[in-house]
Amino acid sequence: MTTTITRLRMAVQKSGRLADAGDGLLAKAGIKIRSAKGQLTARATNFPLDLMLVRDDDIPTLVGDGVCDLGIVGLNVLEEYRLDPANEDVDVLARLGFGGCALKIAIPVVDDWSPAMLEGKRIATSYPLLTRDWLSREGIEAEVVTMHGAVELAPRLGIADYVCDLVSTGQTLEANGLKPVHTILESESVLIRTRAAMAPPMVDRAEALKTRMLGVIATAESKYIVLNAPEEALADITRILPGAEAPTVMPLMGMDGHVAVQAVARESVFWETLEALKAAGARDILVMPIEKMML
Ligand code: PRT
Ligand code: ZN
Repeated sequence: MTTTITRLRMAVQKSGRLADAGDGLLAKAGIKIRSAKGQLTARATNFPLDLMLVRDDDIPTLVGDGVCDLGIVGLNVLEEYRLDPANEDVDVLARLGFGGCALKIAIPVVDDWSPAMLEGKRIATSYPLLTRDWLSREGIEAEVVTMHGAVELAPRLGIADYVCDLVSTGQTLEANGLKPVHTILESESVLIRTRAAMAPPMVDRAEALKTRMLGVIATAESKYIVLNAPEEALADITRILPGAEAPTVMPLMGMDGHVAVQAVARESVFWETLEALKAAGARDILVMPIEKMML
């Protein structure tokens, strides 16, 4: 007898920089996970989904090989995996907007930068394939020294001359007398899906999960704006509203030539935006959070 798998399997980081944000995203997407401290898997109680809690480096392989249908992983880890031709490729379903960082070449603060300075030198990195790929595209011959952590210490320890490391605030580099000089890859976390065959209901469920996650991301960035304005100010107001296409415009009873405008702003609404709207003629401006959104 064959058993049909009816639950989606998603690989996520067990603990680390992506773990909490990933959990938060699932929670906001309405998925309740039964917490399972120390376990390798966790089960959603209100959606057919099981999580595999693993090291981030294993996530592309688990999804590529079809052991998991979906995964959440940093683009940096994914692109390194993809550069090995022996690996099965995966589809990127969505950029998730957290875990932002960049893979950068860094050199001692006292040095002047030119790509040619890397020629014949040793570069320490945890991303040897991405680093070699960039070097070869630049036509630079250099030795790549693979390290699995503390890359920023390599120049001081005499293990390498320069580094190619992930940077977010830049504090770690600075504390080690290094400065970022060139970006090899801009990264953030992404939702990936296997290319291995999935039963049709699972494809639909994966799509539903993706739609919910994208809805959560869009909601976080969006606000609902309501204002009143003279009709002749409409063109200016529409231009100022951040990321709002085709606002709803309605007449105001007893106020000829005045309208109410409602719009979803898909970008942050700052005080400066409200000041500009007011200067353009808008009055009674309300900015409201959006609880849920499905695009
Ligand atoms: O145990 P596991 O293998 O799962 O975890 P890990 O230790 O390999 O990964 P983790 O949790 O450190 O990072 C997971 C993912 O978070 C990475 O693959 C990136 O996609 C993303 N991310 C975002 C970062 C950073 N920001 C980051 N700043 N990953 C690492 N760093 C490190 C960087 O390597 C350097 O040591 O932080 C330091 C630099 O930070 P700043 O702020 O000083 O510039
Ligand atoms: Zn890792």
